[in-house]
Amino acid sequence: MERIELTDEMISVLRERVRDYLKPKRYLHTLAVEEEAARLGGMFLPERVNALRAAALLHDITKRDDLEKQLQYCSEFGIIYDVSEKSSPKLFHAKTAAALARRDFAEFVDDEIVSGIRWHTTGRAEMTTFESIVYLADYIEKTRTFPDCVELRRYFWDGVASPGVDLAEHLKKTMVKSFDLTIGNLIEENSPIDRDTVAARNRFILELREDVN
Ligand code: DGI
Ligand code: FE
Ligand code: FE
Repeated sequence: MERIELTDEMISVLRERVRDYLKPKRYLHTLAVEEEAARLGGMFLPERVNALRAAALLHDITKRDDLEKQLQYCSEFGIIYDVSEKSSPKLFHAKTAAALARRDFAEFVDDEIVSGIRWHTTGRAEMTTFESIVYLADYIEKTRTFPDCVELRRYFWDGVASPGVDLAEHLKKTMVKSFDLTIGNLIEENSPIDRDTVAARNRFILELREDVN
């Protein structure tokens, strides 16, 4: 896979450029995801820290757009969706942000960065470490106060600090817990659960059980 080298200076430029795409509160969240992704990257993927920063900076660039605009992006970028997805409009922004990042920020992205953006909301089966980091950073970044986020943040960092921890295994356990919390909420709200969310959880559970990989 073709990998882009991002200098610290490019990351600074990107950090300013994405500001135009985000409401002020979302920008603060985005900066916090960037910081968290860099921290997790230092533990799991040190050579991709700036790529993780880029994915974090770009992950929510279409979040402010309404359903009409999301559907417009879909036709513009050839994003295929089925009608059932219209009942989960929040899921569009991950797909449309990935496509918009490729168009508007081509000089800052490669395939791995785009896939980090694409899968940041639902996850998917066989998530890469890169995708997992973007997803988890979004969930546990420090400005999040939602009780599940606080719980997952504590779970992850307590585990990291525990003696003899297998970090790769703990990351998988944390991913499973995140899906448990999200799915629990979706059930509570009587919302549909996306198939990729279910597939992501199933896969991590199998990996933990059978040590596939
Ligand atoms: O964009 P953010 O708010 O930073 O975070 P996100 O991209 O993880 O989006 C979170 C929202 O997505 C939250 O309201 C729950 C929703 N969501 C996540 N997985 C699913 C889902 N909604 C449905 N309907 N189905 C899912 O599987
Ligand atoms: Fe998002
Ligand atoms: Fe986000």
